[in-house]
Amino acid sequence: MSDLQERIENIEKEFLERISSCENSSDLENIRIHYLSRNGILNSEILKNLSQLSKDDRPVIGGLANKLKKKLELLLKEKKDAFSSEIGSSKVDLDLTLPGRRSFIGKLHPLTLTMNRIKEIFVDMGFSIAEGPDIETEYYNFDSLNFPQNHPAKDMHDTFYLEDGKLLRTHTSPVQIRLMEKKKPPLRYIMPGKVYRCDSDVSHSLMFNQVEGLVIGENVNFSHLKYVLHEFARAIFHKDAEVRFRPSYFPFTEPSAEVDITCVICKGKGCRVCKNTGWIEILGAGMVDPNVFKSVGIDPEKYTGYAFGMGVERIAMLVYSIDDIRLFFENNLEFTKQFS
Ligand code: 2U9
Repeated sequence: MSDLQERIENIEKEFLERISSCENSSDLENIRIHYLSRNGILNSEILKNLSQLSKDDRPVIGGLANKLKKKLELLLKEKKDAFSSEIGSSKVDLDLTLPGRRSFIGKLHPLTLTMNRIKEIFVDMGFSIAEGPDIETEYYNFDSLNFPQNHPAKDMHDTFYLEDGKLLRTHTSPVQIRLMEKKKPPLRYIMPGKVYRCDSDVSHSLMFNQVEGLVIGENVNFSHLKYVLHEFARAIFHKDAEVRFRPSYFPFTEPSAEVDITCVICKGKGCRVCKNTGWIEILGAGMVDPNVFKSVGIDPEKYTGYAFGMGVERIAMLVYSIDDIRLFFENNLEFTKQFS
């Protein structure tokens, strides 16, 4: 028998003795390293020396060494499995002095935080909150709001149509219609909720959150609207925030406006985010169209009202400097746990 053959047999005997007296998994790991790692006995004493053997001896010793390697690996695995099935039994190393795993305290989602803040600001200004169904009829979503029959927003590309002529609401305005059918003016409400549009990219998602507002009374005018939205901008962004109204068109308001605030990044100086204008659009608003009052039986000669609407994701993106709307919906804890 050659020296190497004898050494292989001794390694096996020695290994069997050590593994049979091994009592925990860290000893087992030491045994594995001692025999089977890159610098372990099997490699350094046998396998590395194969090239120096004669042509006849090389396959014999190589074969024996590989057979032993497989056997040791199998025995190590069996022992390891035996240790893990003993979890809970007294044989397992249990170090009660080790520090426990730190538990992570959950945080509110940035959209929930933003929605809560928006509601708080308007409730502090005397608004009440109303909600309504996500599944709506064509009448409540469009017709009652003075949308012409062929208005592009009614197009299949924007609206998710369901069976029986139902649809997913594209704005929370149907809640205002239902409210006006039930309650008489004066009214001062905000309507928060999910809305759905068939449009998605970095700044649009199929579902997003809106807050709309509606104030109706006998002497309500555009300057009240300007005051309320200026106060809102100062409260949510910055106490020096200014608002700017640009003429626009919505079927449900006349006159209508798009509302900008001084850029939250450059404070009006001009930067990439505001495309060097110093202004960022955050809202739409206007005076309620008399046709909308007629569809709910409110006298437009007696009452006037203003309304506004905003996308909550857009506000949250500006408050927290987030540049991709999809981050809100991926449920990645590394993203959501950053906000407070
Ligand atoms: C009634 C009468 C009027 C709600 C309004 C807007 C202007 C508006 C958009 C902002 C960004 C929707 O989230 S967004 O895409 N909204 O521009 N919304 S006035 O006006 C109403 C609502 C109900 C009965």
